[in-house]
Amino acid sequence: MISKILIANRGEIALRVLRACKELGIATVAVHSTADADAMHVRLADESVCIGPPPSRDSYLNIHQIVAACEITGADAVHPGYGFLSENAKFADILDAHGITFIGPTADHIRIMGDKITAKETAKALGIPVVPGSAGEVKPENALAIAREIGFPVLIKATAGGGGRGMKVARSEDDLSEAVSTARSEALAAFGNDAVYMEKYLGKPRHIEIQVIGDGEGNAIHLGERDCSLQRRHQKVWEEANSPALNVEQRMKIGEVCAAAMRKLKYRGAGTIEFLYENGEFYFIEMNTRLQVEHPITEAITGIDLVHEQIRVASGAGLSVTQDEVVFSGHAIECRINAEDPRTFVPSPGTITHFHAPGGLGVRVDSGAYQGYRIPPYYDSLIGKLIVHGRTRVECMMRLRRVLDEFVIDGIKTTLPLFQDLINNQDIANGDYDIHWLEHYLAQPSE
Ligand code: MV4
Repeated sequence: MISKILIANRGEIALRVLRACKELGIATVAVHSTADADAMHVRLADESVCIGPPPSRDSYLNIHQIVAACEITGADAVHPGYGFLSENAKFADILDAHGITFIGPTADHIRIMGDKITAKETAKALGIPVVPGSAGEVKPENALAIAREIGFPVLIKATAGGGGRGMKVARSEDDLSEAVSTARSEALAAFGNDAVYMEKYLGKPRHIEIQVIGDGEGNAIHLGERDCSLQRRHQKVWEEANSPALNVEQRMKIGEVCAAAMRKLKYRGAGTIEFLYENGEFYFIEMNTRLQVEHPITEAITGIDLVHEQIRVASGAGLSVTQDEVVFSGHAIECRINAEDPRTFVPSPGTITHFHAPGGLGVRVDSGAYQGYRIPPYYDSLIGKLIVHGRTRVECMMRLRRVLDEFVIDGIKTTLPLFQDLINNQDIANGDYDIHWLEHYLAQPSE
């Protein structure tokens, strides 16, 4: 059994995990940098430990400090949240060696999915449809033959990558050698590994991801999909569940493929299987072995607390629901509220002089922000998430419009005005968008 959880994260997700721990009667330890001493999750935790100066590498990424904080407080488990150490296999191994439970998958599963070629091979072997592409690594001398086989346009991706870094499109044979060499040098600079692979380039896909959770003993379920196509520079801005593009048969079919794959893998913990979706077909691209920022929309449409389930499976208690018991209900949308200029996306740290969160039926605000809170400049700019649920997509959108009008955050710039624009856009109303839609929209001159 787990009796005390150390939350190795900050911001809204630290608060999110803390809330789940409290509901389960589990004691909590917050860790924080010197810049986060007055953060909400630190105030609400049973205990807190300062683990270092503001830079993440010296605090939230400092494995030794976090293990020491576990030893000092007697925490028997660590929840890593997302980002930071959440997909660090070495961290999972070290906790294991100290007899501390890592609330997440095995280190081996993190490693498999962290290497994008191995991840793709594994997915394919488990029966998940993948993007057509090279069998493993592509060397410059083989690139042309492989690209001709796949057919142009092709995309060169970093094996150690993810999140779009080190990705290059080659539209024809003329572009290929430059695309391969640029991708390799960018991959080396970003990840210290120049290995690349090649895929058929999909021109106008949607990004649709399937939420899974497994108990590590061969039992796993899916909780449907999230459509995360509305992104800017690989940062998601608006996510919704269900996807406006799928019907119930498609949902159940791809969901069952993913759940079956996770059973075969004996996957433990929450995971997200990412697909590109184009012309009615799903193509696996990556799997994330962590809780994701946008998990609340899945919680809204299923009523299942994903962090409760993560803690249950980490402690060996198993899942609280079977696949047959999962009921999908209504529609949910999440808006990511960043402390950024809504036009330029330049970060806007500073003091929140006025904060009023909306409420009412079907409204959830996950945020560690409060009136008087000073947003430190050292971390990502996500300060909160607005999640709205309705019985239908139309009801959800109507509610979102009402809720955006109620939300007040003064003293800093936020992305709230962007959502005021999106909620009145016809393509958004129709659910008619792909992964490039938002960048095109933002590039248009505004009136
Ligand atoms: C692709 C693609 C088109 N074709 N793969 C970008 C991040 C990384 N996780 C995968 N990405 C893409 N992979 C093939 N074969 C287009 C993208 C992509 C993208 C994907 C999801 C959401 C937004 C995106 C924006 C630009 C490119």
